Amino acid sequence: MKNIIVIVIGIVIILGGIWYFTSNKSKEAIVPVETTVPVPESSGNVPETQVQNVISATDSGFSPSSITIKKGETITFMSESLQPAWPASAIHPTHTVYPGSSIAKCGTTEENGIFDSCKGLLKGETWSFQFDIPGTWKYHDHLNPSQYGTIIVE
Ligand SMILES: [Cu+2]
Repeated sequence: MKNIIVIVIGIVIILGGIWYFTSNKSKEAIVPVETTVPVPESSGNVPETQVQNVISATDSGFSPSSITIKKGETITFMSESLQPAWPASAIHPTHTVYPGSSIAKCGTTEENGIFDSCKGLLKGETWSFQFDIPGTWKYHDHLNPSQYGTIIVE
């Protein structure tokens, strides 16, 4: 019986030793893994390039007359005509088709948030508007309503 007890105690001591050393090894193994994992900080942060969407207001009308952009993009109207050009949302003369827009807001603090230049752009002048609402938006030259175009916001 004493021999069996000694063997059992021996086995327990050996198993304990094995457990002690293997658990120590696993702790040692974790530390370098934690410190050597590279942290990718800048991957995925590709700098955004602002898309240039320019519509020219020429003597023969807007060019291009139809343009498709993504929601949140900005359109810049550039006057290249001898006559001042006044790009504004349909429908003449109220300019209320694009949500929130109205010629009645020209000259107020809301002027900068509407699809309406609120003035004639002289040759070389630009006016920009950011389209946040998807839809098919018609516009015209308020000073020459026979000239018009379409902006499709996807
Ligand atoms: Cu108008």
